[in-house]
Amino acid sequence: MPIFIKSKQYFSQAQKVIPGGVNSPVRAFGAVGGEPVFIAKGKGAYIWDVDGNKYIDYVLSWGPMILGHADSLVIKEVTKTLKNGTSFGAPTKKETDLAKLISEIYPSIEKVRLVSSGTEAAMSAIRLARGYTGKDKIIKFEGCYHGHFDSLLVKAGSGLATFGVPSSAGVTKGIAQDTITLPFNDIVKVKEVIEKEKDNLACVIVEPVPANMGVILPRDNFLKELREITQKYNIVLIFDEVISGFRLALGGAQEVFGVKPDLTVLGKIIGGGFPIGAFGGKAQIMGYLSPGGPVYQAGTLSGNPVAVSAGLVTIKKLTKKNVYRKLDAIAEILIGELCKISAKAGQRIVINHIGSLFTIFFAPTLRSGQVDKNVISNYNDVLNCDLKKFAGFFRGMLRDGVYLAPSQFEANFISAKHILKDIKNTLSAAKKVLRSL
Ligand code: KE4
Repeated sequence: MPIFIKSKQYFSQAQKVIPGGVNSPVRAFGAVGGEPVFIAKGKGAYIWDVDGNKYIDYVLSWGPMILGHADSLVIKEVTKTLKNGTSFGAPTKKETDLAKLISEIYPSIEKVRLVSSGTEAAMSAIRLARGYTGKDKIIKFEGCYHGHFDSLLVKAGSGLATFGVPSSAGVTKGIAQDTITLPFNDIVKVKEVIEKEKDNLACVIVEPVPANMGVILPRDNFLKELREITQKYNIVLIFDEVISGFRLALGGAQEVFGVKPDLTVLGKIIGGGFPIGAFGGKAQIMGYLSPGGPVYQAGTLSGNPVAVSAGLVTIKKLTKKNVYRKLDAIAEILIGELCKISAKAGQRIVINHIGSLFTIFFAPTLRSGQVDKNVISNYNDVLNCDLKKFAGFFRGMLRDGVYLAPSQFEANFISAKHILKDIKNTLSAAKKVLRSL
């Protein structure tokens, strides 16, 4: 049984000087109970907490560490960069190299602006769409998360197309009223609202594969039809690929599903574990950005040499042959076996996965006569999951050295450093824990 003495001490100290003891809410384990473990170090597929407990890591800093922690090439390149200074607030050649590499891999991205977080990238893309179209309203989807920008912390209002209501304190009604929140995967409702609001809509922003309500897969033609109707009415379509970009494939969801957005938001992997975000798309739209255009956007550390050098090495490694084939293959083994184990343990789980991105849902217990849909395809389905059982599973797996995403509404990730031995250890832990629930 692992001990968590130092983590407990560090958490109580942290709570005295940091709100909730964490610098990002999900880290506090609020969704799964218990107290967070404090991490001392990571290497490859593993992390160690401050009490020396080792974990197979499926969070990977929420996606960035696709090469695994402390990748030797990334460390070597960053160390070299550090020796020449870390930030100048002036252009450097490597920013052009990263922008060029991104636009070579993403045909929809003709120009790209680097920033310091996914939130900043999504926020800027929304402002750019509004500036470019001269329209105010935006559409987002329930359960999709695009960072903590006011206009995106809005949930569905009472009526279908009525303006949204703030989903966070501090977001004003005035801001919320320009955001319409619709159910993901419901193209009929989307078309109905767009037909009604088309003259006021600046953009639609969507995670093409939502991973912030757990992983939800887009229904067959949802993305294609979303592209068609936004194209028809010159509404800017923004793909938020902060998670899916360079994860599902080198070219992200737009490569996998063959749908080209007008703007793309990126982050996480492109910084190789350093603070970064990016938004890019058609040159015609990007040209509206300052300094050449009327839409203001800026950042002290935007495109800083350290994050850019880590991102360049990471992406170059991902262009190597078979990287994604191996990632996806090991994910298939894990997920296939987990389904068998859970069935044998009499647990009803639904695993949504695509590539090396997955979420284990604890499907709701069936009420008598209820049909077993066995499908989790939107936010409401996730809300009905057995969150208590999920929490018990998370805590049991943590005790057994497996660090999963601490929320039913999050995704898990696999790195290029996860090997069969790690999958076997994960499965034997799961067998034990699923039986104990
Ligand atoms: P950041 O501002 O956290 O770099 O990115 C915001 C963001 C934008 N778009 C998508 C699709 C995202 O998933 C995120 C952030 N993801 C969360 C995990 N679900 C980050 C973890 C956290 O908030 O602590």
